[in-house]
Amino acid sequence: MRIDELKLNHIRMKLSHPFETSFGRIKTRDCIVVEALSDSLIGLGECVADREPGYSYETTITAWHIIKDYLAPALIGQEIDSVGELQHKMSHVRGHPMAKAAIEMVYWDLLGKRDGISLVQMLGGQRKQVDVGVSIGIQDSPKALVDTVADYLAQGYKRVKIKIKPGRDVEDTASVRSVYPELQLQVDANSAYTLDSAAVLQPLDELDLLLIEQPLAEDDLWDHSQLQARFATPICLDESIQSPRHARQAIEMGSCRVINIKTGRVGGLSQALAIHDLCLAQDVPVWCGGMLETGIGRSANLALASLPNFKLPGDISATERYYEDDITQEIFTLNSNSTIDVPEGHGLGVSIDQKALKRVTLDTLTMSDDL
Ligand code: OSB
Ligand code: MG
Repeated sequence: MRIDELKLNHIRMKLSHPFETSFGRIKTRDCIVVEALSDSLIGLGECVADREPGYSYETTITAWHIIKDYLAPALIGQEIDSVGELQHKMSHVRGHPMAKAAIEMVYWDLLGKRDGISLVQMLGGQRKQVDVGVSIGIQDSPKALVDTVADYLAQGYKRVKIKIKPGRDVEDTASVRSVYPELQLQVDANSAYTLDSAAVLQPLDELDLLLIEQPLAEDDLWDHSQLQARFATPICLDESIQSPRHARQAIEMGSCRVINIKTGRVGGLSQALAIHDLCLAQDVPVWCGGMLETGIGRSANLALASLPNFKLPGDISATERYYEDDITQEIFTLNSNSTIDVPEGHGLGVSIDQKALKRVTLDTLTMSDDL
């Protein structure tokens, strides 16, 4: 497989609702849509780095720079025979997992289109539908949060995650729990606490939560192991797991009992697969996280989430929960049993709505061998 040309599209999508986490509030979402040409095939990928470095140090602009100046020159025009070889050709770049993951996604899409098979078949996924939930941002008040939860339950979501931050944690969560005693409920702090300040979270342990996601620093494993020892509720790591090695060490240290897998955060689908496999071997359940993806990244998430050790519902909601006008022709809808169908087309199984893409594009760059 040879990539003849790479096109980057920096896009800005308007969210259907503002999304607030412990690191900020956004009304629009930036990302890079990557299109690759290989002979007559077009491959697609999405880079999930956001406009601001709140979730991770990567931003849309750092990923643009890394792809343009380091990854594309190492890849364009080269014969690349496997995903392993692709990763090897990107290994001179330290870090920048979201930039690498976008390129790997493009490569998988091209492979699937060339060989006439779907991503789910290539990954070894086993389900036609995957269990999903909804991730709800911080609302104006606990009352507003309960109303928002009611809305999503009416739409059919059976698992709810709420964002928390200092001052908006136990009361918010307890409000939802008191109205919905049976709801599958979990919380995500996005690294907003320290081992000391997390003492205020202790009452969450009585609220029958599925898990508490990433309470402490994004680069920490050790303090999480100390915190996990104080909680009966499983701690789940998101930001802290940036490689299969981190996953292994977190399990060995007892830093968490569940892992959130995001392809962008770990540097590609191959790395996500490796984490899935090592967690399966250790009997540690995983679930698929989300980064407010467009239809491109959402399709990859659905394929990934169909693997056997994805034992908890993913943060993969229907298209309309994120965007009124997505840039893919395919729209994802929620089934009545709180699942979404796994795409079956070749590769990612999605195609671009070029008019919709154009409306949201801020900048493009085309790179090829002969330029
Ligand atoms: O921490 O899981 C997170 C969105 C952007 C950045 C980080 C996170 C999230 C979400 C949304 O929780 C998940 C989704 O795509 O629905
Ligand atoms: Mg998270």
